[in-house]
Amino acid sequence: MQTKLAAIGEEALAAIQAAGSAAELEKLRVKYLGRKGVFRDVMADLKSLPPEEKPKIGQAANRLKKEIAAAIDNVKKELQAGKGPAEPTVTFDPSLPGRRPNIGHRHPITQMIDRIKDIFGRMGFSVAYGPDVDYARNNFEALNIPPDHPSRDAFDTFYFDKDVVLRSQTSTVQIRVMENQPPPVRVIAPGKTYRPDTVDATHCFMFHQVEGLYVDEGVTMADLKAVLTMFAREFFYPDVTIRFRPHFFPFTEPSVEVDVSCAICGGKGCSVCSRKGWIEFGGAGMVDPNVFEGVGYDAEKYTGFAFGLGIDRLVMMKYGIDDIRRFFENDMRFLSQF
Ligand code: FA5
Repeated sequence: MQTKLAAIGEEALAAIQAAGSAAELEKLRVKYLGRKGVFRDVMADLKSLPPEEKPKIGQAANRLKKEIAAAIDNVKKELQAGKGPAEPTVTFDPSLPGRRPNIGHRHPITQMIDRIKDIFGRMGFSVAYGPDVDYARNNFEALNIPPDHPSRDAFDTFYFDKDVVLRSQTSTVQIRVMENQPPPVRVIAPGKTYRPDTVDATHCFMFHQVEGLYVDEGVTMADLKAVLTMFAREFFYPDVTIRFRPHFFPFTEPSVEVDVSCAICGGKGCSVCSRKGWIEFGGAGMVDPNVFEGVGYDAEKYTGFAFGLGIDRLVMMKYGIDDIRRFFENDMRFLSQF
């Protein structure tokens, strides 16, 4: 009986050491230790032994059972730790559909800037760019806003030092363009602008404007109204109307605020336009002769108009977006709709 036990032990331990997977180990466990396994026969054989031999052989059989169970556990741990032959963990199923890669697209504001460039481009406007960080002179003095001028409060500004700012309006580009080329000028200048405004549904500390500047002999406010009407009809819908309200900007005289008839209610009044039927979409006016003199243009010979539109709010109006913060939260559920 002892010889038989020794043979079982030798065979079992060798098979366990050679096992290459958890499944093989499980089969060996069932074969040797299972309810109908090899040790059930051993225990049955014990009954036929003389009584004085029974305890000794019984103990030896139990020791061997424990030894086999421990060997199975050890090899299992080794396999899990990656020592033994690796079990296939990733299975490739060629019948499954492929995973579509996420393809990005341009931000809605960028898409709309391209649309704005396209509309003004067809009216003969070229595109100019200026830096986000600019001299205070281009943001203020050259635009007829001296250091102590009260209107500087209206353009609350981020200063690097007293001479350098994050531009608070794209009107800086008017100066850069006019200082670099003689009239006639017909440009738009889209870009980022910055003001320390409290963030809410319609205000952000960083937003986008598009500046327009048209200087030539005989340019009038009728041209300004025609160009902005054409733009609004292309950008919003064909029968939209615009209106001018008197306003004040130091660099234009006369100055106006420009409203567009509400696209949602068609001008009747609704919650989007605060029951007014009109929504403000920017400032504009005839370039002040002081600005022309500062850049060396002949203010007797030339006249011009300028305008500055808030792009973020234009896009909000176009798509009925209720909060400017949606543009900057990077929420793909919002951005992927454009
Ligand atoms: C100006 O910035 C003038 N430079 C516009 C101008 C240009 C007038 C040329 C005359 C000639 P205003 O401060 O009103 O004007 O700003 C223009 C537009 O920018 C506003 O109508 C609004 O749409 C947008 N805007 C202003 N502040 C914010 C803000 N904090 N967040 C989002 N949009 C803003």
